[in-house]
Amino acid sequence: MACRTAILISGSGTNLQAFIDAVAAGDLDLELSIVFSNRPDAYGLERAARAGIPTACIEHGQFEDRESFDRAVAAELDAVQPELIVLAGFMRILSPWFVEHFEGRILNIHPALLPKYPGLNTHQRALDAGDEWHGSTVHFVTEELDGGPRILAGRLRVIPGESADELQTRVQAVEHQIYPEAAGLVGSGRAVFRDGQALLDGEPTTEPVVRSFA
Ligand code: NHR
Ligand code: GAR
Repeated sequence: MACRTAILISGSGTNLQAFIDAVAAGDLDLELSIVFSNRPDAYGLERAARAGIPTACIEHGQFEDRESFDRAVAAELDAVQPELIVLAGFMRILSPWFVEHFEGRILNIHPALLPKYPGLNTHQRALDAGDEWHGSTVHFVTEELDGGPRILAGRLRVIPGESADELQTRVQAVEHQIYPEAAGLVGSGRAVFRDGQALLDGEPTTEPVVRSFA
C-alpha cells in the first residue's frame, strides 16, 4: 500500500517535481495526496496541478501567531490523513505543536552536510570555509531546527573557484536523487523515527547513509 504523503512547499518546487517524476516512473511507491503552500504564487502549485495532485494554500500572514497558522495547516493535511509529510523548500519554522502532532512523520532536506551549516546561506558558508565536500541531508524534523536525526546525505566535491550559485545548482541535482530515495526508505518502513533516533532496518543509526556524486 502506497504511503499517503503530503508535500509542503514555499517556492519553485523542483524537489516536488523530482517526487512527481519518481512516482510516475514507478521508482517510488508513495501516494502524493496533497501539495500545500504558504505562498499562493509558489510555482510548485502549478507543478502539482499539472500532475493532478490536489493543492491547498494558506498564507501565514493572516495569523496571529505561529501555532495558529500551524493548526490551520494541520487541519488541511489531516483531511487526507497523511502518513508522511515532506518539507520541500518549505520556509516556515514549524511549532512544537505541529511537530508533535505529526511526530516522527515529517522529513526535511537541508542543503548542507549536517550537522555543518544549519540555517541559511549554506553554499557560501561551505565555500568560505574551504570545504572539500558539500551536499544536502535528509532528516526527520524535530523541534530543533535542522537538528533532527539524519537519514541520508548526498555529497559532492567542491570545485575550486566555483560560485555559490554554481554549487547550489549542483547540490539541487543531488537533492533530486536523494530526497525521493530517503522518502522511499521511510514510506516502506525501512527507516523509522523512534525515541528521538533514526532506525534503519531496525538498527539505531548515528550517521546517515552517505551517497557520493561526481
Ligand atoms: N521546523 C522545525 N520545527 N524543525 C525543522 O528542522 C524545520 C522546520 C521548518 C522548516 C526547513 C529549514 C531548512 O532546511 C525547516 C526545518 C525556514 C527557516 C526560517 O528561518 C529556517 C529553516 C528552515 C526553513 N524561516 C523563517 C521563519 O520565521 C521565515 C523565512 C521566510 O519566510 O522566507 O519561519 O533550512
Ligand atoms: C532546496 O535546495 C532545499 O534544500 C532548500 O530550498 C530548496 C528548495 O528548492 N531548503 C531550504 O533552504 C530550507 N530552508 P525547490 O523549491 O526547488 O525544491
